[in-house]
Amino acid sequence: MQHHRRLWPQIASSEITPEHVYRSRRTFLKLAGISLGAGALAACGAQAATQPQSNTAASATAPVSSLPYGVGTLDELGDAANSVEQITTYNNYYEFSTSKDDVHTLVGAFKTEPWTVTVDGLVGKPQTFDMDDLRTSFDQEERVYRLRCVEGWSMVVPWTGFPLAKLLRAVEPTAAAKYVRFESVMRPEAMPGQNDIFSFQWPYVEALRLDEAMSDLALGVTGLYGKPLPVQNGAPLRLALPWKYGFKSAKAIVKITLTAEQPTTFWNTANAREYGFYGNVNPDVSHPRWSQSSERRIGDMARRRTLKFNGYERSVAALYTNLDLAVNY
Ligand SMILES: Nc1nc2c(c(=O)[nH]1)N[C@H]1C(S)=C(S)[C@@H](COP(=O)(O)O)O[C@H]1N2
Ligand SMILES: [Mo]
Repeated sequence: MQHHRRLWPQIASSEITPEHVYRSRRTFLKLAGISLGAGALAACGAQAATQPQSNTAASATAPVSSLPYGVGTLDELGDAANSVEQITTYNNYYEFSTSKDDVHTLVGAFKTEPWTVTVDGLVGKPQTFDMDDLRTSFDQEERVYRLRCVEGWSMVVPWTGFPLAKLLRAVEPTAAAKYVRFESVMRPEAMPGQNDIFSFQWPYVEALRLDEAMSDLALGVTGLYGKPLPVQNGAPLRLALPWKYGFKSAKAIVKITLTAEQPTTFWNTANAREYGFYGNVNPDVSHPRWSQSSERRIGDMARRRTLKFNGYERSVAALYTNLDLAVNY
């Protein structure tokens, strides 16, 4: 089993221009001679013990760091990644708790093995995958993405995962398929928040248009900082959709269903006025109770300006040319 490791070019922040950074994302360096078995992946430390033996195979315009996941890991726009401590101790995961500081203290007994993900609905080849299938059938890549929560905070997270498009292509969507519905696990005996059936309709469900789900940016996430994904971040499988508010990135996915009609979703059902179907990051459309024009990066003191589509406009704006984003928020 081979995990091809795609390393992000590490570029000094002084050299960053959005233009050339955007281009660099399209020209990942696929380094020869670097492959990891699942064991090696699990064994490597947060400070990245996975140094390439040689990066001479890469004839790159930008230098490649030998420390893909260490101090100074940057996202494609040049922002530094948050620390593993920040990413794993401040979490939105309502199945466990509505308190972001408490989630990580409540996940200890939650089992993520065995785990299967069923992909069904309007597909030619419905299939149930176990996690090893997902980790080995689809090359795992490393992507450093921004995560902007609808509540007004953000992080930069080094994920490991596979393009969702590869999974969707494998099951062969029919011509009638227009949406993709993602269902999170239902396990009230292990997830205390799921016993609150008055505030929420469990399980957690999110959905995308099929063309959004096929975007190169949409990632099925299996790892964080080069290690298996922690439970509090959505183990064993979650989404990362960096141009959308965090609530679209469902955690602990057990079922993926292709549909003709737009599915109902957890937050839209709970409060349609506050949480639309699209959830695209948009500084120009306020949440009814707060402005979305700025955000606080976890670890920073000052707030920063929120960017349209969270900075990924160039990659995703074409998906929305026929949509009024003020109405379809
Ligand atoms: N199943 C499930 N998925 C979920 C959530 C949740 O409560 N349950 N919260 C969402 C929200 S609001 C955010 S901001 C992100 C947070 O991901 P993180 O804890 O890894 O930062 O997960 C999203 N996915
Ligand atoms: Mo969120």
